[in-house]
Amino acid sequence: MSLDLTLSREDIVRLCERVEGAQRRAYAIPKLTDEYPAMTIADGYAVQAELRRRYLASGSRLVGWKAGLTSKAKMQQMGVHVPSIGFLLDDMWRPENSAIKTSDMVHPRVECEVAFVTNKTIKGPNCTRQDVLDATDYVLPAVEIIDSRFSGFKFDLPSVVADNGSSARYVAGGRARYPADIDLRTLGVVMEKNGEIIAMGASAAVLGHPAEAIAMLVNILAEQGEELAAGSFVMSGGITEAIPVKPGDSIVARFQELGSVSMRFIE
Ligand code: OOG
Ligand code: MG
Repeated sequence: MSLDLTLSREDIVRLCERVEGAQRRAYAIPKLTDEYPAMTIADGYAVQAELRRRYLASGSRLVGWKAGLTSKAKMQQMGVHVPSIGFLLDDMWRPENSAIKTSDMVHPRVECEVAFVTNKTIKGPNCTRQDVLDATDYVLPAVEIIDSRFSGFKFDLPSVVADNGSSARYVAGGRARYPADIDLRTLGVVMEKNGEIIAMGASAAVLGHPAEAIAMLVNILAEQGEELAAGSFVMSGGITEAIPVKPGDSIVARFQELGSVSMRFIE
């Protein structure tokens, strides 16, 4: 990652306020690079860090992190070629089988992901897949509901990083498994919307092995002087492309070995 900041502290706060407003009140804004074409990925992470500071100051709790754009399907869909990370808060969590409101999102999409729960602190740089597996308590299936705050779901990497990787909601469920008991590379996943199969894939789509995405996340955290705390919930990135949802839709994500995760969407 380029560590070059081009934005002033003032610009970072200004952009953070713009993104926070769009997130909290669910409206679309132009991607940030339209106004700041020289914005770098480091600038995006500076805005994201400020956003996290403000959410935590207003009472939200950090539950974990998410890796994004870690599969070819996702990179192709979004036109971006480098993975990203974002933070996950307690108030983004939704229970399994629940009705999820869409009126407080701009244009939500769902994606199937393998989630990791850690039981040791993990620190980069040079974090490896094995380091991640050694610090994993269990894995479980998850669905992330992403919601880019950018018009038309169109962005570049600095903008999407500033928007916390489009994070909006997440649902975990199914069956927790020890990573040693299953082959995390070859898990098949099928997503159904309203009873019809709309996307399928296998976990190897995520950087060859989903733990690889968590290692990458830990190394990006290290560049920002942060570590992954024990007890973190971490999503490794969409295996398939993301699917738009609207009120009335029901989603079931079926994971081989890990069970299924369901939810429905309401106004
Ligand atoms: C960026 C977030 C990507 C994933 O799992 O790949 C992401 C986006 O596509 O809006 O969460
Ligand atoms: Mg995701």
